[in-house]
Formats: sequence, structure tokens, C-alpha cells
Amino acid sequence: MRIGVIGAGWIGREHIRRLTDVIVGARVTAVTDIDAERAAEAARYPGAAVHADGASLVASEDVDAVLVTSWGPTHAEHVLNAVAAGKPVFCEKPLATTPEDCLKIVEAERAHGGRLVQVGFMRRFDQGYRQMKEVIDAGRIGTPLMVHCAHRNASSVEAYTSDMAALDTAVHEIDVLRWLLDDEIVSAQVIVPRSTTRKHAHLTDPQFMLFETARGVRIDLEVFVNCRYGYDIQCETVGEDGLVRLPDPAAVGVRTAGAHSTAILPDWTGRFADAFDTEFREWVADLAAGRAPTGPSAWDGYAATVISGAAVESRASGRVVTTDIPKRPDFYAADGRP
Ligand code: NAD
Ligand code: ISE
Repeated sequence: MRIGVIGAGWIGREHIRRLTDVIVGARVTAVTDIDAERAAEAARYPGAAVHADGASLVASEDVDAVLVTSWGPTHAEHVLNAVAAGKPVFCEKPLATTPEDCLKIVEAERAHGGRLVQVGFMRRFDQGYRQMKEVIDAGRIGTPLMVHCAHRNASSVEAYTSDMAALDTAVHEIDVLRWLLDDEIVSAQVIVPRSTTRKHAHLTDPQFMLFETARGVRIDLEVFVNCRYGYDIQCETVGEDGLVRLPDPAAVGVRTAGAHSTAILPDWTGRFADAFDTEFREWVADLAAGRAPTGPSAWDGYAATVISGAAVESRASGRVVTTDIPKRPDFYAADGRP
């Protein structure tokens, strides 16, 4: 598969490396970025052509499939261009920054007549979450009742805003829990606890988020993006007959100087490295076999944008906000989820 990459920033470069060095059956043939220098530098690594903009990259005969890793507000335009060209497109989260733009993509894909879009919610490809899902689906903990989660980053940059706690960070739990529970999130509420002093002045951090699903499962999620000590993702699902907990990443135990310790990873790049690899391996395998993508769909991208938007609205209003997401169209159900 010849892949064209739109956006050569942090994750764009990371995925170019992955597609070039790790994934069998894929190579990056085209790169574009509004920062021309950055595009040229990133394209040199796989030996790809540099394009002036996303539209010319999508139209290129040397591009079989498109990877969108530009800034969130630009995603919808690039994804719609790819769908109009009938090319498969992998879009990093968010699919689009408004529910309206997400629905335009859903409609365009339905008009095309088959799935083309996959959204970059990589946690569904993490071994720990996959094992949790197997346990839940096999009924081993009985009916799920509650989920306790924490999403902690060591620190945030000054450009990270309070809304991003939901739109950029909690959106991963929002997606993975809809998939894990096979349930829809019907409401969101954000409560603001005592603030850390170790943050930029404009930021509300931590934030405590509560979600309810259609079947009545209650989810609590701590988002704390200046926790200082490392990148820490926790998830525990409690059912009628037991509970299942996300494992911490494997790390050696060190015993020295009167203490026993295991390291905590510093950021998401390492924590989900294997998940990103699996995500792209399966995406490329689907494409190479001529199958529609089986990872998170445009509908999942739409739901995640609605639910994270409801959390932003709740923090502003102080109220519980309902999501009112319609039933998933059969078009997406028929294509199946991983
Ligand atoms: P970044 O700012 O490092 O890179 C974005 C790049 O896109 C920049 O080089 C910018 O010049 C370029 N760009 C912006 N608009 C463009 C356009 N219209 N056409 C071409 N290039 C354009 O940001 P990042 O951290 O790499 O994040 C990029 C996307 O990936 C975001 O949507 C972010 O939410 C997502 N992301 C996902 C994860 C994950 O865990 N799945 C992690 C980090 C980032
Ligand atoms: C970032 O954009 C990500 O997607 C990371 O997975 C998440 O942990 C971080 O909080 C976000 O800012």
C-alpha cells in the first residue's frame, strides 16, 4: 500500500517511521505539511514526494490510501477529499472538531457505499484492553456495573487548554469504553476538584468526569495532565461477579537501597507503541486484502466528538449534559467492529 501523509508533526513523523520501518506491506510515497521545511525533512526519511497541499496529495496516482495527522480542525476537509476520491483514509483523532462535520463524513461514506474511514483510537489495539474485553465478553465478571479510570500525563504544554482535557485526552477513554462495554454513553458531567499548583495559570487541572451509558453503567474518570510522576493509564471494570483491571506495562522490578521499584513510562509514545503498531498492521492488512477497515469507524469518531463536547459543555454549565446520540446506523453495524 502506498500511503500519503498529511501533517508531518509529532505523531505524523512517528507514523511515517512506523509505516516505513515496522509495517510490512506499506510505504510512504507522499508527504505534505503547511510547514514546507517540515514536510521536506519528513519526506526525506522514506524517500517520498513532497506535495504542496492535502488536495494534491489525495489526488496523486502514487497514493493508494491517506493518513491524516494534521491539526484537528483541518481533519474534516482532508478526510472528505479522500472519501470523494474513493480512497481509504486513516484519520488521527479527532475525526472532526464538530458533530456536524463528523456527520458530513458519515454521509459521504454512506454515499460511497462502503467504509473508507478509520479513526486513530489506538487503545482498541492495546493487548491489555483487548484482554479486558475478552473477559467481559465471556461473561467472567458478570454484568458490568461501574468503571473506574484515570488518565494522567506528567505535564502539559502552555497551549493545552482546559477544554482539551475532554476533547484531546478523555476522548481516548470515551472511545475505548464504548467499545469495551459495547454500550453508548448517554450523559457526561465534569466536576472540578481542588487544583494542582503545578500547571499553567489558565488551565483547570485535574478534572473529574462522570459518564453514564445507555445500560446504566457508571464511569468515573480522573483526567490529571500535570501529575508530575509519569504517564499513567488506569482502568478497572467492576461487574456483578468480579472485576477486571488493565495491566500496567511490563517493567523490571528493581531492588536497591532499601526499596523495590518499577519504572513508569514518561509519555503516551512508549505506553501505546505496541498498540500503534498493531493498529497500523491491521489497517494495512485490511486494505491489502481489499477489505473495508475494521477499526474505529466514522460513526465512532462522531460519537466521540459528541460525548467529549458534552463534557466540555458540562464543565462550563455545571450541569449533567445528555448526548442524544442516535442509534448506530446498520451501515456501520454490518461492517463490524474489531
Ligand atoms: P503537531 O502540531 O506536532 O503536528 C501537526 C502538523 O500538522 C504540524 O506540522 C502542522 O504544520 C501540520 N498541519 C496543520 N494543518 C495542516 C494542513 N491543513 N495540511 C498539512 N499539514 C498541516 O501535532 P501532533 O501532536 O502531531 O497531533 C496531530 C494530530 O494527532 C492531532 O489531531 C492530535 O489530536 C493527534 N494525536 C493523537 C495521539 C494519539 O494518542 N492517538 C497522540 C498525539 C496526537
Ligand atoms: C494526546 O493528544 C494524546 O492523544 C495522548 O494519548 C493523551 O494521553 C494526551 O493527554 C493527549 O494530549
